[in-house]
Amino acid sequence: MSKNQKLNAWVEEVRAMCQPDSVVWCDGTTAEYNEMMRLLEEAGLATKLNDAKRPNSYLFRSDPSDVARVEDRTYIASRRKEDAGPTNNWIDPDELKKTMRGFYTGCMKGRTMYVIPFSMGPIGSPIAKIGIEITDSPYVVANMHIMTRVGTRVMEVLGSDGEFIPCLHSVGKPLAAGEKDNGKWPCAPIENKYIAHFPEENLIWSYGSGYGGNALLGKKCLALRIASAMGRKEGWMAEHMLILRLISPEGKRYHIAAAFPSACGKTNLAMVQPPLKGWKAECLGDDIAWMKIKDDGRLYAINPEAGFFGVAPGTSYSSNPMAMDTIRANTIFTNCVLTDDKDIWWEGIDGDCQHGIDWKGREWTPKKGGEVGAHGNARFTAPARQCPVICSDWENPAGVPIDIFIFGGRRTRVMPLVHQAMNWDHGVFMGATAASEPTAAALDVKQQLRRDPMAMLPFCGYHIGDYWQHWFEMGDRLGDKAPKVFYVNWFRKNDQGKWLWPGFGDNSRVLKWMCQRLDGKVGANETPIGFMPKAEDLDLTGLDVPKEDLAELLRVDVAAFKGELADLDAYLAKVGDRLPARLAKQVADYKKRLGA
Ligand code: SAT
Ligand code: MN
Repeated sequence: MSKNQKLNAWVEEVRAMCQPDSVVWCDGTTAEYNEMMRLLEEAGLATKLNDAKRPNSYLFRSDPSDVARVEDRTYIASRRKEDAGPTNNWIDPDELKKTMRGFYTGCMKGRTMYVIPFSMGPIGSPIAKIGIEITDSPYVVANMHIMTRVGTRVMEVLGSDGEFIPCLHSVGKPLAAGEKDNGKWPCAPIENKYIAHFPEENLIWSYGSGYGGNALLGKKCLALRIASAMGRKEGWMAEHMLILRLISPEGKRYHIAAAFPSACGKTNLAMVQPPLKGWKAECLGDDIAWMKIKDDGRLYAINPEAGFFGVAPGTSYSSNPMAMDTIRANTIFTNCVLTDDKDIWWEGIDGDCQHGIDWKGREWTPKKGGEVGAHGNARFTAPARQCPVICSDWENPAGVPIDIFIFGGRRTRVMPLVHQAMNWDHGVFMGATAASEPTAAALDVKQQLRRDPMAMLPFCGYHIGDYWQHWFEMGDRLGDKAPKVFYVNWFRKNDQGKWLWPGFGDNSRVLKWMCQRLDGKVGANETPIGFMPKAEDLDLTGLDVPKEDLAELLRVDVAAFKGELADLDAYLAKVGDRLPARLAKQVADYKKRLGA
């Protein structure tokens, strides 16, 4: 029980509906975390890793049907369908609640119901929001301990009449008398999964999945879908952006917020270590930025999360040494390979694995053309404070003033390495029309290339046209203090399928060009898509990129861009009459510049 009557009433209502065996109010302590792990080991769901190699860390294997977000089962249940817009699934909120109540009734039988008070953002800061997640999954409790600030201090701030965002979660697998999970990850079949948001009530209901963003409700559900809708109403922004600080040899600080779709290297860029003499970089966050305009007229960002839920495959000491150090201990791994010496392994990590247990729990040896050992969306959950390059002030509720916005995606063709928007409106156009090839982060994306506006396609909690309008209006309020906008693509290949750009740490060379652009210290070519560096404008010291590759990376293929206009028109037509006039103007100007 708490001092907050509204909370007590909601917990009681959920208890009566879900019928758990018992109710536990979480306090966020280490003892509680350890108890969750004890229960999960006992249930055969957690494997304790070798303490000498990976202290206090655990491996989980999810059900093969429950390995990523499920966008087809994710709903924005606004009162009016048109307010959810063309990019969201919609069901009438009353109807959806009726359906979901059917599933929730008795769904926690045989299980414990946990009440998790959590704060997105530093506890008590004016920018932070309090959520309460009710869940029947100890795995969720443990992950929430890492990803958010959980515990009694949150309850103190909430007090007797504070506001909170109710987040209800169940794995959707009640246990019969005497039944145990027995090593089988609990979840419901795909057609019974629902990830539901009621933006007018600031309410989240999730049923049937125990994985990632489907179940850790502070993350995509609260901090992006619900928060984006709140931000529009209240005049701020919740974006799918990493935040980093770049420091020049002269000690000047630049704050960069960058939006890329899931599994396109946000965590790598967030922790980038520049190979450039005198330049330093620090991480503030790898996934979400909440941003407000302050009295000085600038846009300030905080990271509402407290941990990293990063993609494991591909992470190594060469791609992201800072992430590797972050996950050395106290980390939860999901769907990785278990090695014979009880450590974890995945494709692309340093060194080979000759034998182990794969993510499906089977004996595994790597074979050419054989199945991978770790799932493509295998993840690590690790505390942000363990990152060696986390900013010392990353928890400062004041946030950091953003100088640069970056958009981008994964595109093996057409899109050059970097271009800069000519002004704010053009930058909004670049973000709104961003496209990416799909990744393993969502189960059900079929397109070869999909538009992913501001990397928010699966995360914008309201009509995408209104969202773009909100961007224009934020720009008006920011005026000449608005961040400068850039677009990058680290993923270009040549016709033989070879990567043209080394990526990772070397991406900081492109960031340096951006900083110098802000200071008017470096040149650019004006092209139909925006300002682009000439080869000599990039600091390529110590880098061995063939001249012709560089030329290709910095080339605007006008014919190819023209070839994509039909797709662009079709995409924007779906937005209908809520397409902002200013965006339509950007499209017209763009076509003119291309000579179309
Ligand atoms: O599963 S999550 O939604 O948290 C990860 C992602 O898709 O970015
Ligand atoms: Mn993300």
